Amino acid sequence: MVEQVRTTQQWQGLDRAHHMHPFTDSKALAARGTRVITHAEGVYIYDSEGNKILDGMAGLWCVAVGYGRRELIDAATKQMEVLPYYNSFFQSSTPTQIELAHRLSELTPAGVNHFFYANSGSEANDTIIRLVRYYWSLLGKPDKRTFIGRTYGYHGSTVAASSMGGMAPMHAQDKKLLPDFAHISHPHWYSLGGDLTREEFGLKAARELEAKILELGADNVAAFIGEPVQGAGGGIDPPSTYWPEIQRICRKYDVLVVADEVICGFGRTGNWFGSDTYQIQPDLMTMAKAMSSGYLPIAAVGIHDRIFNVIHESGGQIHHGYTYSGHPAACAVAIANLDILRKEEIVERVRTEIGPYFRSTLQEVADKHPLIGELRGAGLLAAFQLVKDRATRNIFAPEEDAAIRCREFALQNNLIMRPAGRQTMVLSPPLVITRAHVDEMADKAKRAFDETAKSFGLL
Ligand code: PXG
Repeated sequence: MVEQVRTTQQWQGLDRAHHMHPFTDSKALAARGTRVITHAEGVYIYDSEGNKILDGMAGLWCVAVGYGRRELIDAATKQMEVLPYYNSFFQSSTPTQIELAHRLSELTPAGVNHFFYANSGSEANDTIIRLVRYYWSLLGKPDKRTFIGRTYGYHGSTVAASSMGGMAPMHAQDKKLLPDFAHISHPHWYSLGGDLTREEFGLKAARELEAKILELGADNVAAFIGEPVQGAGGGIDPPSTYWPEIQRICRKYDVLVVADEVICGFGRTGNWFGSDTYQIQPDLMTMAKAMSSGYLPIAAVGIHDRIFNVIHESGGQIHHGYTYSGHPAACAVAIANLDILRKEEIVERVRTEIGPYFRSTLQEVADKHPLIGELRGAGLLAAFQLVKDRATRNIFAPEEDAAIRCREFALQNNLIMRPAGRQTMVLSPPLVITRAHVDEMADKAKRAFDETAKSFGLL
């Protein structure tokens, strides 16, 4: 552990000199100096200036059980003492890998019974690309290679995962996508739905998939991938008609369904998986983040029997794997994390108690505020759409920087609330948040909205 031996200014100087940050304008950061987060407890993080900040983002959508949980720390320590590392390549396994896969099989949707480990959501999605293409070639359909994703979809930052996702700035930076990736629109009723009802729009958005499959030729399409609720794309929860129609279309054209559960998994939407909340029957699913509450990096691909059995029966092998696939300490932490989620009935609490309280409290803020066009999301994921004019659903233009301004006002009020997608502010707190924390969060968010609205002359 690095003791607090330097001043904030010294840290900022060294950060400027030696540390390159992801998804960050380096010049702007250098000018203001990085915020140094030194420690955390429960649902609060603390910076080197002594500020106590309510973490409305659970780190980066991951710290489900909150900070400072002794059970997770002890699980890692104990495992490090007994067996800090061994691989699963040489016809071998370690106990925590086996135990975790077994526990996951009890939680995942019916038929998803095998798990391939990775260390991040991006890696796990790359694994899915390789598994799916291998599966189709084993079935004598090697041309079924294309993945269809969605605009504003986020599936990670590796070359393949960023091609699979639908983040325009990521695509623009690389100039070209990798071949064999295509996209349809994100199912955001507020910005794309026009005069349709939410349900009508859900069907329309899903049917874009059918058109895309027909355009590409079903013989060339391997899978559709989607987050049950789009997270980084702006907390977009689909209309109720959307996923059933997607599922029907995929089955009709023999296209696999991949649920990216990296954000929705392990309770965020009030069920163990977003697939449960939206009645998705995934052939493969990606999980990471809240799987270990972020204490150590770990991810997994859940594989349905109908996919696994084809690969298993072929007698061939997938030429794929990572040195740290199923790191014993990360698996131990994930097991301890699942134990807490189960023992404390946290997922049930999100569904029946704190989730509904969170939503109704934030809805009250949204309903009264001229800056907020809609509140969307599910469970403990909330997304506020920032608008110039509610009557015409007029969303701020990107260059107006409304969401960035709002983030700064939130931080000044010691709340982490962050911009995502199209001028949207997201809250996705630790699942152990209490009603008092929700009240504090709503109050601070409202103040940030007030100050942002004032800065645009809307209040
Ligand atoms: N899928 C989804 C749905 C994600 O949200 C990944 C895959 C990739 O996971 P890794 O572990 O490789 O980062 C993610 C990650 C943001 C933000 O700005 C979101 C993520 C990562 C970084 C930033 O909201 N999600």
